[in-house]
Amino acid sequence: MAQLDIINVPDPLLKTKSTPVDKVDADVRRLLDDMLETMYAAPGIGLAAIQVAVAKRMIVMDTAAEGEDKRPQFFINPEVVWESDEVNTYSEGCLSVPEHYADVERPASVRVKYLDYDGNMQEDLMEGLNATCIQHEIDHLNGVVFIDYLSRLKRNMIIKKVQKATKDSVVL
Ligand code: GNR
Ligand code: NI
Repeated sequence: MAQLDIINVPDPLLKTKSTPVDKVDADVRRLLDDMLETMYAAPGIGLAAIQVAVAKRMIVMDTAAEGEDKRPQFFINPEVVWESDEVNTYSEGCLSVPEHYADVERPASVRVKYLDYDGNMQEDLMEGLNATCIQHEIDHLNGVVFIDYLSRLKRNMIIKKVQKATKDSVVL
């Protein structure tokens, strides 16, 4: 297992639409394992492959609360096949936008079809934080970051602050 580097806004890779995985083989599983280790170390509750500069439709997630047993989940080629009319607003963060949070409204529940770690087709109804997180991750696969839902002014302000913080940390 290995920890991977997470890229930050405004890296143009984060605007890339990732391509489907055609076969769930040992290489795919190795990347999923490395992504999971990277996500736990960050720490975060989700990670899309594009955040470690791999433009493949792969996501790892674990929304278990601190102190609870770990509950790693793997999603390959995920698709939302149903979404609720009911919406939910959650204060979102992103490992590629460190230390910035903003309210985002999304469907409260979604039904998601995907391939699991073993390459088997699955379909799950996801609710609460799971629903918010999987939608945030699927957005990444389509080149969308949560700050894209904010006004251009707010988005640009956040991007400038992330760039400054990243530069400062290199100097220190
Ligand atoms: O760690 C994360 N927390 C989070 C909180 C609210 C909504 C979404 C997320 S996902 C984020 C990790 C990340 O950047 N995934 O892409
Ligand atoms: Ni994110």
